[in-house]
Amino acid sequence: MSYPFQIKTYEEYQRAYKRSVDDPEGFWADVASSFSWRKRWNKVLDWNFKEPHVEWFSGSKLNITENCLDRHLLNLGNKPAIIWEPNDPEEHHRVLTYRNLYDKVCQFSHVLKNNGVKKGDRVCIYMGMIPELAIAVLACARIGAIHSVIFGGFSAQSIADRLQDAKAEYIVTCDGAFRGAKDIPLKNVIDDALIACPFVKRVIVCTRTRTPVSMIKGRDVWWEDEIKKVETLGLNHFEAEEMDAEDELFILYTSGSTGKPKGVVHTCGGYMVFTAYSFVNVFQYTPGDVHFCTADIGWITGHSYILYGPLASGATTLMFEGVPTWPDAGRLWQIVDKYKVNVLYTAPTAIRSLMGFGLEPFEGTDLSSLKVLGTVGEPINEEAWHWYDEHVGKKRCPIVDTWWQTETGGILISNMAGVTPAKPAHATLPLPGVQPILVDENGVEVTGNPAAGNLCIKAPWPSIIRTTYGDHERCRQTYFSTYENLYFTGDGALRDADGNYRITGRVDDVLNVSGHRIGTAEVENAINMHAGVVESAVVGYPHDIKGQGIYAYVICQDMHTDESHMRLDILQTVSRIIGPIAKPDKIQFVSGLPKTRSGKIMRRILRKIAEGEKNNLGDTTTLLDPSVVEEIAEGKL
Ligand code: 6R9
Repeated sequence: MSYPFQIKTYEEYQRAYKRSVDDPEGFWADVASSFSWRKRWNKVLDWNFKEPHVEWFSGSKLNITENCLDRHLLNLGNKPAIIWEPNDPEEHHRVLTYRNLYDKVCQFSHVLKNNGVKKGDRVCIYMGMIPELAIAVLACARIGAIHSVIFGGFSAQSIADRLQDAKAEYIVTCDGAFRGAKDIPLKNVIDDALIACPFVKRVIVCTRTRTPVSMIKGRDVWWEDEIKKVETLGLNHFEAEEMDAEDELFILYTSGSTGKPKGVVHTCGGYMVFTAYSFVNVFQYTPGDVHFCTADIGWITGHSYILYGPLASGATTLMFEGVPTWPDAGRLWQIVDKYKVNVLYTAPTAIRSLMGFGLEPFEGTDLSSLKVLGTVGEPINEEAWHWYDEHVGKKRCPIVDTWWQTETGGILISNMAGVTPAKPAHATLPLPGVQPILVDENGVEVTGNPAAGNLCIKAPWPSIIRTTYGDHERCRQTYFSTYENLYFTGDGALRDADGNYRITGRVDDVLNVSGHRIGTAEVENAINMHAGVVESAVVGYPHDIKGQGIYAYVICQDMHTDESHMRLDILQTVSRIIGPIAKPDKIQFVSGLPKTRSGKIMRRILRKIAEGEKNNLGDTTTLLDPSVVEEIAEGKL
């Protein structure tokens, strides 16, 4: 496989960047030419950010799985597409060649069809990190169904909310999932979710943990039985559905500043082109390399850089079921050694947590296969960057600090490994086709360098969010109404004298906990569901390993029990409503919250207190009752 769009030198980067701005349509038409289309486009790009309306490669026809599978069969059929490492190092790993993966995706496409799934239907996928998850995702794409993967750490209530929002009638799940020492009963969680979702017609259950599960007649079927039926019928090839470039490929729910997560929609053509383009260029992927992204497929990083980007590039992608610290903190290094991993892509929170174990976990492992390291999900602090550089990359591997979002579909700002310069804690420069700008509060562009401001993007790139599922107005309001004619990222950023971007973090009410996006309003809603709680306010505070921790100020009407039990009950409530990932790290009981005369909670003050800056609270004169602040500042946890 060759990549005609691969940029190999800094000069080429500069040339490509300039052309992408001067002639975006010509630029992207050239990139798109190296993919396989059933019919070419009539127009490369049509857009306005007012509605917003963005259409890439309109009039073209394709199926993304023909690009990820069929077109590789001839030359890469016997090459590994997916290497799967199980949670337990004692269990056998699996290797799926492109031919194997194609066969299995075709089989499962038949299964979906036999179970009534049609083009445009929404299929919710709630599975652990096993190859069948990849197979289910790709089979949906092959038959034209819209997949919506839900991370295994979300609760029944969160799943029900998403199923209802997407009106998903089909579910693919597992009996359970192994993650470290834990065994998560996925099907049980689905059963709880389905109490509120009587419209679900079919649940396909794949066996992994053999945890006992309830199987309801007429609704639940086993994955393995369904595959057997297809085999008995002798069904092999599944003709991929012909999709329009702008047909919906998937929905992925993400948190924003309101209480309700939104379904970010990506479409077939542009998403395919941009994920493969960014994959090859940022990581400088060379055919034959083993690419190891440690994310979960339940997040966008897994969608774009475990599955679609690598597979559309004919790469070998490593899928790991477990966690970096189980059975011991050397797990990642052992995997790198075992499969001679060339590219390692992980999150700052994982790096910081591994730093805490010192250098012993590296003993006996050979990391010399590594060529490129990457980070994603949150700002990386310089200490973690240098540790990663020194102890993992042995100072020979460029580190790519990749900034992007669920909504952007792929990496927008990052250095390209060995091609454009790295700078610790800086995402550095935009990829060709990406035009970032910084604006001040009033939406006025901050020009010149150095600069600071809110990060916006001026024009569409192929994998930009198209809509929020079922509510286009919400998409417009959230991303395109803050500043006229700009996509607003929700992040703040600095730009140094050389034009390198450094992303400083969210400027809205979104927390980033261990690289997971969680809305403060979502957590507040969950806390307020507890029978004894009157009101709450949630803010983030700096956390050594998680990046940000969750700090909750809670007013209780009726303690019912002592404070420590109340705390545990609140945590349990949040786990039930959202999932364990949203549990506050700290809960402080208070008798009031600092509010302005108009009734708004002054989060700025609560943030300062959570950060421990109690003597630097700024102006509190506009508060309705300034004495509340003293009480909170003196309060104990
Ligand atoms: C891909 C992903 C998006 C938010 C984003 C920003 C933060 C991601 C970053 C980064 C600094 C980086 N973020 N990458 N901040 N440097 N390299 O993480 O998507 O889960 O939607 O989160 O994550 O704040 O706005 P998502």
